[in-house]
Amino acid sequence: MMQPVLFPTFHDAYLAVLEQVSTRPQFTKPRGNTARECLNISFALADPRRRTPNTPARKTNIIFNYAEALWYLAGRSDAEMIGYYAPRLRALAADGKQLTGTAYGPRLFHPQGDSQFDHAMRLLTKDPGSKRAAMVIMRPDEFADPANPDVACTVGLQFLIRGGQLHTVCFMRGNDAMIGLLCDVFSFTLIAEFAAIQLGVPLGTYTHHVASMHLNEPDLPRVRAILAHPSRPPAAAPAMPADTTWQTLDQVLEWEEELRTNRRRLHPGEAARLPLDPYWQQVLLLLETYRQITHQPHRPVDADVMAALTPHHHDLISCRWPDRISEADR
Ligand code: 5HM
Repeated sequence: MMQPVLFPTFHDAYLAVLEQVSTRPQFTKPRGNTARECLNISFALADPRRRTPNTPARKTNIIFNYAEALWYLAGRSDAEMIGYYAPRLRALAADGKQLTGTAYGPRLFHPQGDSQFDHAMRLLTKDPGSKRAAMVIMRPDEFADPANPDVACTVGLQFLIRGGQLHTVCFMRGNDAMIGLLCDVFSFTLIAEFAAIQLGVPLGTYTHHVASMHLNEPDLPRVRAILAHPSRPPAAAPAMPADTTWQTLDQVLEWEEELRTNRRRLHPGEAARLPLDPYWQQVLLLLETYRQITHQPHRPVDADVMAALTPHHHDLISCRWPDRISEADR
């Protein structure tokens, strides 16, 4: 039996998937604008923290990545929060307000206290060898309406403690190899890291299984550009602090709302004084960066905020929003 290839970073796995689906598809033009498809694509990541590829031709939106993971962890389904970070997602809300299939948060984390996630944590605490810490995301009733525009693509997630580490497995019915894959792996590996902290065990591998891995026709030129300019994977990624709890996330989410609604701004000096680890202060500084990009459209991002970002975040922001960064801060 073959096990999925174990990649050192998601950067390596992402390029391998793009290369395979674009140049060696199993099916071409299966339906709609799906141009290329491979069935049964799986890969594993040795270090799920190294979750951000370095692909200048595909300008990673690290701010959306964190926001989506936080939106899930908060158990939210509102278009108001996620649509601020990715306006295109508003179209998926049939009533204009709530997302359904794409909103994995309510299925995994809500209500807190008796959610599937909490159940999985309790189960593994009592019985670390269990293979029942599986959380189901896609629901059978989502298929009742054939016109439903938003059916969950992720069937479920599973945690297993083996060899003293927390291993995470993701099962997807379909995944867009260029965009969806990036966002999904970011969020699920972040959730895995949070779960490992809650369980007090080291983070193990992350494995991603997809029934239909595909690329859409309009994305093919960009995929070719990504593959034509291979870059080096980023150096080691910082670890989520071991004292991260639900209360930590609540604090981060409170600030998220203040910044999103432009009720406050966050000066780097104030961020440094918050009772939060520098890891979470960085996330808030990214959200402050986005507040400035969104609510102060004609000004470059403040130099003090750019200077307070880690070099990795600084580079990602400069690459994604070059016209919002002053010459001096590039
Ligand atoms: O027709 P279908 O429901 O499969 O269209 C949704 C498409 O969105 C998926 O096939 C996949 O390409 C993409 N998608 C993704 O990659 C959607 C979601 C939302 O659940 C996701 N990843 N998380």
